[in-house]
Parts: sequence; C-alpha cells; structure tokens
Amino acid sequence: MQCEQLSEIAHLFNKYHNFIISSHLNLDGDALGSELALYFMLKQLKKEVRVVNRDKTPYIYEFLPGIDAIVCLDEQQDKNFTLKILPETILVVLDSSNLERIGDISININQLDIINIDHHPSNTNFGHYNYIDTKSSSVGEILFQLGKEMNCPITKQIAIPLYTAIVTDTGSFHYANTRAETFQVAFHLVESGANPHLITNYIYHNNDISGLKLLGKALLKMKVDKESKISWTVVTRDMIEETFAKEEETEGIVDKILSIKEAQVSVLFREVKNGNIKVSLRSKGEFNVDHFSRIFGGGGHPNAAGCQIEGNIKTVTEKVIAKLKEALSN
Ligand SMILES: [Mn+2]
Repeated sequence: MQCEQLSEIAHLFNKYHNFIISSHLNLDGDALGSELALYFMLKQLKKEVRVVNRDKTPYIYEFLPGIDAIVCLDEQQDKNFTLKILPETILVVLDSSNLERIGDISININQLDIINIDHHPSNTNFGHYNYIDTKSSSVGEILFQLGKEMNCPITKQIAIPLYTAIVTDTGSFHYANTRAETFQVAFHLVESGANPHLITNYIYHNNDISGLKLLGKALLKMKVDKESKISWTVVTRDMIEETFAKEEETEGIVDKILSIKEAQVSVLFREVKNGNIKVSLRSKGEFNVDHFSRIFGGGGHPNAAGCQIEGNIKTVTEKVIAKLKEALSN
C-alpha cells in the first residue's frame, strides 16, 4: 500500500507495539542516523524496539547516541544466532531501495508486515506500507517530519542522529538534493542540541592513516577523459591489503575524483570480497547516474548511484566506461 501522508505512518507506529528497524548493507550516516532517531522516537512512545543490521557499524559513527543498542549480525559470536520475533512485530526498513539490500538479517521476513520509508527514486515499494519521498534529501529529513506528526519532542538524542543523516546524505549541504526545507530542518536540529562542528569532526576529520594512503594510491591510478568529461579510478584487493584499509574507507574516493574541473561524472571500480566489482558513480549537473546504473541492475539517486557487476576489474572498467561515453554523447 502506498502511503501518501506521513499521518498514515504515524498511525501505524501508534498501532503496533513491537518493532524491528533495519537498513541497507554498507551502512552510511542516513541509514544509522535514521535508525537511531526512530529508535528513540518509538521508545518515547513506550514501544518495544530493536535495531538490527547485517553489517558492522563504521567506526566514524560510534559517537551516535544509542549506537550500542544496535544488534550487528556480522559481529555475533554464535553463528546460529536468530532473532526472537515477538507476536505482532512490524519490520521498519529505512533508506533501502529494495529488500535484498538489507542482507540476511536472520529472521523469516515473510512472517512480518513491513513499513518501507525511503527517498530513493528506484525504490521497489516492497513494503506492505510504503512511504517514499524522492524530494527529501535523506530519510532523516522524512523522520523529522514524522516526529512532528507523532508529537515526539526532538531531544538531543534524536537531533544528533537526524543531523548526521542529513549532513552525510547532502554531502554537508552541497549536493543537488539540498533544499530550503533541508536547512529548515537542520535549523531545528541545531536548536535541539545537534552541534554541527562536533558532528562533522567525528565524521569527516576522523580518518585513519590507512584510508588516506588508499586514497593516495587510488588518485595515482586516476584517469580522466576530457572529451566525455569522465574521471575514474580503481581499488583492487591488493591496494586494500597494502594499505591495511577498511572496506568503509573506500567511501569518499569517488567524490574526490569528481572535484576536478574536467569531470562531469566520476566512477570508482572496486574489487569486493565476493569477487564482484562494485561500481560507484557520481555526477555534477544533469547526467542521471541512477538511470545509468539501472542498465547494470543498480540504482540510487540522480547524482549518486552504483551497481555490482561480475567479472574482472579490467573488463568491467572497459565495459562501463564505453557505455558511459556512449550515454554521455547522447
Ligand atoms: Mn539516504
């Protein structure tokens, strides 16, 4: 069912008592910030709430209030760990364009009703209840409005994760998804106790040496096609091993190589552990990388998207760059 109004979602949150909240693999600021803000909002309503993720929380987000409440399935010692499902539990999936993206969260999803709250244009409406606002900068921005709808006081515990969600998904308020409303919400969050300077220090000025070394290696391998205005580079398993970098430290490389003036589109090709190539794309201006990524079964936002492709890094790079040149010339 398509929910047009946030009041319909607020009604569901009032009606149910037991909640499981989850989000996508490769957790980012919007995923974690939205999960924790909703966790505290539902706690205010005296609900039973659990936050469950497949992937480990990246260390830069460890400052978030409530972070220890998250059950991380990849960190469970007991390999047969399963989540106990209380009767009448509803699963809330945040910031995930499809259900596969949350990974295996060790529960029988078929026995649960699902509320799907997202802002990706490629969302498949997989929930029993779907609230998709593609104009919203982030799920965090949607949840702020939902909080108002539910009369939840925006405590500092809620303001910090919501501000984190918005600041990361807007690239510190510079991506094309940044609207006047985004600043309006940010204004209220800062008033409610979110400190922009402290929060961005945790997220952006908290690098390990390994991440910067990996960035250095990736920059040395960068290529630029001035005619089609594409910049691209690669991250191989060897590069990750040589620098002792963590997987999450590849985030940001694709944004860095978009910053050169000749680039309209940037691409990062990364060898992931399952042997596939993860392709991340960014664009400035009109070119829609969400539409482009769908050719390869991926998706995302107009200016930030990605996909995974089978094959070795050389052939995948050649194939995608050729397709991209073709798309950009049309
Ligand atoms: Mn998001």
